Amino acid sequence: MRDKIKYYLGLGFIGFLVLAALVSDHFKIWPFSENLNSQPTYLINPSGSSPENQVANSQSDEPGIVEARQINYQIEPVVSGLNVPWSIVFTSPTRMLVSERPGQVRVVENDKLLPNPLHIFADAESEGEAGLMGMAADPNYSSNQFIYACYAYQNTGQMKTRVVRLRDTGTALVEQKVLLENIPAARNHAGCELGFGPDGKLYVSTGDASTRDIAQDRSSLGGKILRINPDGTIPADNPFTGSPIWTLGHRNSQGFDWHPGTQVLYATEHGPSGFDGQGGGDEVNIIEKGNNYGWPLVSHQQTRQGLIDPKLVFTPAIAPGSAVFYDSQVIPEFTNNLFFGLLRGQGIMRVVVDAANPWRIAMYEKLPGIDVGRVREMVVGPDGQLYFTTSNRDGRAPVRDGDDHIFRLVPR
Ligand SMILES: [Ca+2]
Repeated sequence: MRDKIKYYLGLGFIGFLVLAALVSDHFKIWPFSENLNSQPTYLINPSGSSPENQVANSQSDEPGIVEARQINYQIEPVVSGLNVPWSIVFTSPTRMLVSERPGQVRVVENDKLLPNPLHIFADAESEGEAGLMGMAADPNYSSNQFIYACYAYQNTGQMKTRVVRLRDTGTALVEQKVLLENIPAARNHAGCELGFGPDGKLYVSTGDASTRDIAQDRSSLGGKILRINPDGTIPADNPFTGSPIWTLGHRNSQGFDWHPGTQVLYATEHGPSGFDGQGGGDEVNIIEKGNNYGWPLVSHQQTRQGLIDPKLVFTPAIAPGSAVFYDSQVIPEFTNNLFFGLLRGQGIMRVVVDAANPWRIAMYEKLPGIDVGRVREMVVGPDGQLYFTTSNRDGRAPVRDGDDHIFRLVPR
């Protein structure tokens, strides 16, 4: 008798479990059915309406997050008359260096653009998505005055990129030292974003040079994020011994930065544009040592074992440029948010990372009120303001009065 009771109790319990699993699957309350943190937050827009409409659908009702339309900010012009500015580096609170795609490094002092360039990379090969691109200042710039630059050049009829280090005398950049070169490049997909990590290493994004398969080839430096020591040598703790490759499977990343405090590395990436895959599929990824981000094996919402899914996917394309975490309190609602420039999407994307979990994106939106055309570079200045550049003279948009510009986002 007791055995029978046990039997029916057991059967009932199993039935309860099965029912609970079914019901909870419907209502998404089964706690083990999915790891939310590993799921990408997709922005899918099959109707093909404008990015603005997509973003309007993306608003979060999570507590503690203030939508940008409720935040008091405005933009103010800083400099005009630039020619496809690509990267901004502050060397003091009042002096910034600006790279221009054709190969010039310009100087802005006290918000005034100096007429003469600080340096001209005479061998820079400038067209399309290539030219003089990323720059970075050494973390110890105040003692060594080292500036790093990444630019495209011709090598026996083929476009390549190289990473160089120069010393800033205040009136010139001198003593060029090549740190990395012969990186595959092309008119399109030449990467070339530079940034120093919290580990003191120099990170370099490279494009697939419009040759998709090299992104998966560990013997090629194309379609990668690279990591080198500031003197160009390869760190002993890189994932592939003797190689500068940090991660692979990238199509063309032009922006990355580290989440303040937790140092989680976020990167933007351009998705395919028709000739190399269905258009759209622009990505935001979290970059971790040795990982494979899939290109060209997967894109858009495709997944495959062993390949890392993006955190955000944007279709149609927004063409993400430079990315920066706002590690400033000037506009407190934006503190620790990720911002990236939108080229084709024309404006600025704001991404709110979950304060309790830096691997989770809580919300994203296109900032209202940024009507300046294509936006490429974004950087936080020593004054805590968010500086950004237009890229309307790059041949892909109408040129507006005074283009190209540097603007900054300031409290209203
Ligand atoms: Ca990917």
